[in-house]
Amino acid sequence: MKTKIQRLAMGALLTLGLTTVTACSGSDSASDTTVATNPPAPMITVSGEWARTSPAATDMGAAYLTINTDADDTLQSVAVDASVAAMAQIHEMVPVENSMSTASTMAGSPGTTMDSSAMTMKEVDHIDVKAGIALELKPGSYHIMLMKLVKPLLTGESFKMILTFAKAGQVEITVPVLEDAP
Ligand SMILES: [Cu+2]
Repeated sequence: MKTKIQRLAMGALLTLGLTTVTACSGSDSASDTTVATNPPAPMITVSGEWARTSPAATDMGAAYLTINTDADDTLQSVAVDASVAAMAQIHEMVPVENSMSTASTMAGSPGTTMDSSAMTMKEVDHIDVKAGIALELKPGSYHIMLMKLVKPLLTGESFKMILTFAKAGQVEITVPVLEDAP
């Protein structure tokens, strides 16, 4: 959206034949404001990254981290090496939908009201990251799901993960495996 507007504006300048167009390519170093027409790629900072020790009974793992950026960006995908897990996905915890889909719960539960804390998780396509606002991926919220772990995540180990952002590109981090949040 933004780039389209910029393109339109540039086109307007060109059709008017203004000589000031040349200023766009030359000096963009002086300004302290963030309204530059052609901003550099956002500076992404990842902190507090960790993955939970995975019980032997599951082949799924979860990783958490906090993302800060100095310009709006979008987390598009996450990836880990095939030696760690078959796939990494961005997940979000959401309330279980209040519908009849829970009819298959165990026999004998007499209650009619649903446990309001019932949550499920779903894959999300992307997460917008806003400048100056920390985006926390944490238990009970957004998280990174590792699908089909090759082997359990053991406390004390670590693995590499690559976050791909729309503007900033790829950011590689090392994720330590911990029993609980750092
Ligand atoms: Cu998940």
